[in-house]
Amino acid sequence: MIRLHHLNQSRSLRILWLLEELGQPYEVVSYQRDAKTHLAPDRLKQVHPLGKSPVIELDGQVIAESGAITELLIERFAPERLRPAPDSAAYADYLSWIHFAESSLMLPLLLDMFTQKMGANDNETLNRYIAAEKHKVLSYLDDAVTDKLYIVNNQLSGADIMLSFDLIMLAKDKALEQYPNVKQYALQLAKLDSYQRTMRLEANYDDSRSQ
Ligand SMILES: N[C@@H](CCC(=O)N[C@@H](CS)C(=O)NCC(=O)O)C(=O)O
Repeated sequence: MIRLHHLNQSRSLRILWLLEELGQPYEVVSYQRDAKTHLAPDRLKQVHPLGKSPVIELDGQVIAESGAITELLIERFAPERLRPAPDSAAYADYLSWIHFAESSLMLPLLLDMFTQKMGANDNETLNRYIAAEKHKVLSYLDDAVTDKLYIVNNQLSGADIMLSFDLIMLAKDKALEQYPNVKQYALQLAKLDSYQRTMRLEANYDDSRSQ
C-alpha cells in the first residue's frame, strides 16, 4: 500500500493526482499548513527530516521530492501509459519537463511569491530579474504547448502532472493571461476526470477552506 503524506495547498497535489490516475490502492495522511506561517506542522519532520510534502511511503521506504516520486511511481505502476519509451527521443523531453516544473519554472515563481509576501518587492534589480526570468520560462512553455493537450507526444504523462502545480500557482497569480497557450493547456488538464477527483479530494483535506 502506498501512503501519501499530504499537506494542504502544496506540491503534494501532483502526487494525489498521479495516484488518482494510477488507480493503485493508496492512503493519505493529511497535514494542515500553519495559518500564519504557512509552514508544515512539525510532526511531518517525524516522517522525513525535511518536514516537507509530498512524501510517500512505499514498501517501507520513505521517499521525498515530487519529481522523484512521480518518476518512481510511473516506472513501477504505469510505464506503458504515463511516460514515453526510454529509447525514444520523447523520453528526454519527458524528463526535461518533469525537472523544468520543479526547477527552471518554479524558481522565479517562488522568488516572486516570497518577495511579494515579505514586502521585499522594492528591490528593482530583483524585480527585473524575476520578471525577465518568469517571461523567459513562460514563453518557452507557451511555445511548447501550442495546439497541444499534453506536453510530451500529446499524451498524458508525468510531465503534465508535475507542471499542474505550477499552473495552479500561475492561475492564482493571474499570470496566465499573457500566455494563451499555457492557459489553454491548463484548462484542458483541469477537465480530466482524475484531475477533478483530485481537486475534490484536496477540498476535503484542506481545513482552511471550511473556515
Ligand atoms: N522540491 C520539493 C519541495 C517540497 C516543498 O517545498 N513542499 C512545500 C509545500 S509546496 C512544503 O512542504 N512546505 C512546508 C514547509 O516547508 O514547512 C518537492 O518537489 O517535493
